[in-house]
Amino acid sequence: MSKKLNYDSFLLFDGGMGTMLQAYGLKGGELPEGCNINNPDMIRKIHKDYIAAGADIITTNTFGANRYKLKDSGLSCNEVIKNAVKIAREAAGDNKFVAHDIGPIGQLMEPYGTLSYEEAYDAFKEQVTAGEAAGADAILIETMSDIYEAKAAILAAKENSRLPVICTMTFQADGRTLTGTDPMTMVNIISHLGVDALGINCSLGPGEIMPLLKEILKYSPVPVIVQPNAGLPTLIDGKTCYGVSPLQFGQYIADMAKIGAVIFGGCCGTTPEHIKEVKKALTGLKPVKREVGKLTAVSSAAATVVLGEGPRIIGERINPTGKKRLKEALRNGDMDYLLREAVAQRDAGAHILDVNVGLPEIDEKAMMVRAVSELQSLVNLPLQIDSVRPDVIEAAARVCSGRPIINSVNGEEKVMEAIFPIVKKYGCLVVALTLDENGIPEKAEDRLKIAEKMVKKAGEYGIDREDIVVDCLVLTASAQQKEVQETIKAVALVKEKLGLKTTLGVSNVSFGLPDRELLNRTFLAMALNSGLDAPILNPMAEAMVNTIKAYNVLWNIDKESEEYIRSCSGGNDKPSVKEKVESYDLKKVVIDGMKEEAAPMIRQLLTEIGGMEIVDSYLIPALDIVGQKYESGEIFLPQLIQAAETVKRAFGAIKDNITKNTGETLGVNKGKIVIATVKGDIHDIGKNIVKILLENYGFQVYDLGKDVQIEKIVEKVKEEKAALVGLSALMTTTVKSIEDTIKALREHCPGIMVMVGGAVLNEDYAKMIGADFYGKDAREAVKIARKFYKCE
Ligand code: B12
Repeated sequence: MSKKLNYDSFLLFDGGMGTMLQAYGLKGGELPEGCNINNPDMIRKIHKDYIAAGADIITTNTFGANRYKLKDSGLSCNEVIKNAVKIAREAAGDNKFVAHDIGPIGQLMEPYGTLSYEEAYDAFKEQVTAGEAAGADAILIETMSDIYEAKAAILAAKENSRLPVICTMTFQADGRTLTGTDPMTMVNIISHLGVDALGINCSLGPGEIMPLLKEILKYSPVPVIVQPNAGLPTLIDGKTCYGVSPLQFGQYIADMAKIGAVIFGGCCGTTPEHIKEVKKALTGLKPVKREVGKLTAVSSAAATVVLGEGPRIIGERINPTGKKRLKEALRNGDMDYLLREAVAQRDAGAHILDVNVGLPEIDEKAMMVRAVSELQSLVNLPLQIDSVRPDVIEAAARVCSGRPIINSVNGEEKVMEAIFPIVKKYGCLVVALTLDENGIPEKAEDRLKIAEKMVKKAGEYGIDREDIVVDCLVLTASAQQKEVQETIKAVALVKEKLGLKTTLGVSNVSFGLPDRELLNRTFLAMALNSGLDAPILNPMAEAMVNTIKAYNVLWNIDKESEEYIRSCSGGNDKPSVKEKVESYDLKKVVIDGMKEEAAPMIRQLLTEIGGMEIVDSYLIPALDIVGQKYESGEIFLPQLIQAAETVKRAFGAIKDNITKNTGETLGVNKGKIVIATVKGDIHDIGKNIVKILLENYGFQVYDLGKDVQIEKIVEKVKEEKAALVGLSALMTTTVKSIEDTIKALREHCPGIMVMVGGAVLNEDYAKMIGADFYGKDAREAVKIARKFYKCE
């Protein structure tokens, strides 16, 4: 059997490894990867059982074999992987394949976590290199819940091995990954990074996966793989059980094969029995050939914008040309100014953001990397990377978590040779300017010729024509009046003859003439009519955006004029776009996650109102809105984290003020209180407020932090002989932890009293789980404590 994977027939992976290890006696807390060293026979047997069940390819027991997860085990990544591949190879022999399994690192990525992109890349590189050296046949990157991490893993695999790469992500019941990626966006980003197959694993049971799989199949140009769990896990008698039987599992997989998936396997809860049934169910079926229409689509990590479905605005304001304040901000490394521009453009209706930070006096590459990283964690819009330097473009494309557009390439041979390899490698789209060594042709037909030449050349690099967005170049009416219409004609020609999507930097047309906006919007309307798909403009220029809204009505894009009526009625009383996006208050700062702005704003507000009032009137209501937006899928985990970080900074600035102004005699120990956010819960903003207020009222507070083990709380209470404990939890799932903690406290610390709080609790619930007191907010916590310690 050749060692090359092919997708003309079905390919069957194995089922769950963890499930089998547990069945064979692996204890909770024991490192599964350790078995490659200390119990190879068990691993070999599991592999053999899967092969006997019909698997064509088995997965090494290396899901967590990265330097971070192995850190405290005393095992090296290389050693674990070498052994794991060896065991799998022994079981697979020469007739079956061995896939080197790579799972997520287990930490959140920067800037919303602590793991940097380079650190993730290096960890994956170490794994990839070890796996190939040990003789694996393919790399399976799986259970990824952050597309950014998935990209780091894929790049590490592609750049450091020659093995086929398969990547699967895991989705939640809301149809998105943990960090908010939807199936279409996943496909748009990952399929262009050179993977051999992509798909979905873990997540949910096969039934719940079906609609997600359909989305993936609709868009994926590469073969699609599915490895579902054996249903949704339920806890029965303290044991995790999965409800889908092997027979049912096989039937689901057959249904998946019938709609076009070609690679299968099982994740959590699946066993050799499941794989046996899959093998049976696939017998007699043949892979279905899918026709996938290619889109011109650009993505952020959690949203995709398709060009060609009505005008899409590319916001032009992050570009220092002619902008004094932005230049200054870039010189001073003032990222906040740039982020504010991004948020303002988003709020004004931009669909994509152009990012240009080119100033001769700064390190453009470093600034571009920083700008891309910060922008993508804050604003969920796809980016257009704008630079003339290939090294800057490459660095940005590398750290971009989405699928960006590169701005730009032109018809000059040496420029194409520098830019196209980057476009291909990082799976980007590219803006193709219709100029070459001889400058910008006067006539539309000649600009078309350059576009044709670029499409052909791009093809030689393996770039699809759909990934090219042509810019026919706008000249100024004041200097080259005759040529303005050539641009319009060229747009029409490119659409008609090449069927490509188009972009234009619209406002160039009016340089040097009065009432520029009038010319700009008239030109915009003409260009839209000729087929302009993605105007690059200033979204804050309301007349321009309104022209697009009007065009959308007249061209039957805005059905029933819904959007137009909503945004254009209301007359002169309506706030202008500028007013709307610039009326920044503390709530909006929190909602937008503008971290740096919080503290100065707080200091200003503190001259007018007290600290607790700021917490109650601004911070908590803002977090409530953030919570609602998160729940409704308007924002995702990265933005939620940014908002929380902003509140943390705001709170830092308020703390001293609260300390000064609560009016109580400080420094007197009125009683000891141990407080903590319970096990499994990392929400601590509310608990921290409670702590500060209690301290201000003279209590001695022992704050154990968040996600605190029951034993730790019990120990501290004993050690300090505290009589009151405060427990916090914010999730329905962690209320149980409060209950367990209370039980343990009652058992080990007789006479202890417990107060509880957190958004999910109420008076009744608190009673039900055995608490003595419930406090709806921090003031309530103080009241309870004062009463308890008889301070009043
Ligand atoms: C900020 C936030 C985060 C931040 C937390 C940062 C931090 N350091 O705390 C981050 C981004 C890390 C986060 C993570 C997650 N979050 Co969150 N998060 C929120 C958010 C927006 C605000 C919470 C908050 O700080 N509120 C403001 C504070 C001041 O209010 P509070 O905590 O209720 O505290 C007050 C009172 O309750 C009381 N109080 C609090 N504790 C105590 C204790 C005692 C003893 C007393 C007397 C009183 C008391 O006094 C406080 C001051 O007045 C909420 C939505 C919301 N509006 O609640 C979601 C929310 C709580 N999160 C949610 C979820 C699902 C998650 C994640 C699972 C997301 C994910 N997919 O990973 C993870 C959780 C991981 C984990 N294992 O814990 C859900 C929970 C759903 C549920 N009902 O179970 C919510 C409700 C969002 C939603 N609508 O879906 N989150």
